[in-house]
Amino acid sequence: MSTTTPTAIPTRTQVAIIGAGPAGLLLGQLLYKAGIDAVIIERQSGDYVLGRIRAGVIEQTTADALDAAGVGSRMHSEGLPHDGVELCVDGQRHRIDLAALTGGKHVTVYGQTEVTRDLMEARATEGLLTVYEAQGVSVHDFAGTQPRVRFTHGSVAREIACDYIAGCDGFHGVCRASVPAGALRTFEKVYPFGWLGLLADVPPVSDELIYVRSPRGFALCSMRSKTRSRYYLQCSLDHKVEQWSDAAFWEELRLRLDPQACDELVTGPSIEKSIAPLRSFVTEPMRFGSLFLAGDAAHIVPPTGAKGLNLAAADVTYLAAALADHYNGHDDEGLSRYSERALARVWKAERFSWWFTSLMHRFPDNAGFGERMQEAELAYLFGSQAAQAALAENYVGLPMVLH
Ligand code: FAS
Ligand code: PHB
Repeated sequence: MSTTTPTAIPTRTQVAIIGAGPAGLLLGQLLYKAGIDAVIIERQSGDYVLGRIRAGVIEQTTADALDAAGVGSRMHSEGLPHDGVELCVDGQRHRIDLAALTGGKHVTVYGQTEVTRDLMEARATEGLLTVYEAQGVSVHDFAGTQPRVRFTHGSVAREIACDYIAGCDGFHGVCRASVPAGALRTFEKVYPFGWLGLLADVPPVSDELIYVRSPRGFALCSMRSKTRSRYYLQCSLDHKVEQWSDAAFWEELRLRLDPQACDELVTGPSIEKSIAPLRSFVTEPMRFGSLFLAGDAAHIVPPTGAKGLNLAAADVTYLAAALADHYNGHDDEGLSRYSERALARVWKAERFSWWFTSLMHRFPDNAGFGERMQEAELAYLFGSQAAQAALAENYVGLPMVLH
């Protein structure tokens, strides 16, 4: 898919972006549109990045950012606008009318893989450099005056000096790990279960997403198109994906779905199957000198609220605007307030993702009082327009405060 022309690797750039996931690629496009020079350094190959199956729901603010980056056209033509989601609790479906409850807002179902593909293709078309398969990436002097990035590519040692480093290298990246321990504070909650995801070329079981709370555990019926479905099952952290045959997955899914969904369910061979652990994680602050963290490098949410990709897009929207103000307007308020602005949004999304995860999943140590609290919260939700409006406005995404 994407390769690197070794001779094109410069010794200096304005912004060195570490990581070519959605955060890094979107930042690269937004900086390009602002006339700011950036190089993306990615440790995997382009095909490997494209092979990761992840998010599926795009908020309006993310759609706006993709449009601003010049890559929104396929999302608009192939993405599926969704005005509602369903919650199925103990076999009873309850529709949350997102559009009616938020004055007409909706989400777009469009896979992260396609977002990444669109961003990669735009970057290649514009001849912008992404160094794939960079090894041993390290970041230096971001607390000093000569920030730079080192790596080897094709066994040649490289160093790129820069003004700023954008750490878009995900939860397991090098950037956050390079910050002195005393300079950051992290907050973490690990959930006692994971999500087993399956992708298959079968029509979705419903026109909208169905979040399921059943006695056997959580399930999610999602999609990538009208012919490709994405399903998730809450599973034990002890499980390995090899333990789950396709037949076992479909059988367990049926046991968690309501009768109507069982009748509509079309099964077929999996294209992809994987288990993801669930955690809530935040790093404070998100800036260290000339190093800025964005996306999963700075925070993780349990995927229940469909916030991970959207938070990454919000972070880089803030960061690109701040860098544009610095280079073009000679105003550094955006840079100095980046962490404060990004974290204000991050913590609200963390709360919603934690709340929705806590509401819809079965917790091993939750029997008794905890389970009654879930049931009371659900009964209140289904009986209250105000509670449903609160869910809806968080699900479609809170507005961005840019200045
Ligand atoms: P990413 O992790 O996507 O990208 C980071 C990039 O940095 C990667 O390409 C990596 O190879 C690269 N990198 C890492 N270390 C490096 C180094 N040292 N040097 C150079 N490059 C380096 N979100 C949802 O909203 N819904 C979901 O259903 C959902 N499912 C998920 C399932 C899984 C298994 C995971 C891990 C995440 C899921 N997420 C989901 C969240 C996910 O979509 C992220 O929020 C999104 O990928 C964030 O994008 P980035 O911040 O770009 O991080
Ligand atoms: C997905 O389609 O992958 C998806 C959708 C909604 C979520 C999580 C994942 O909350």
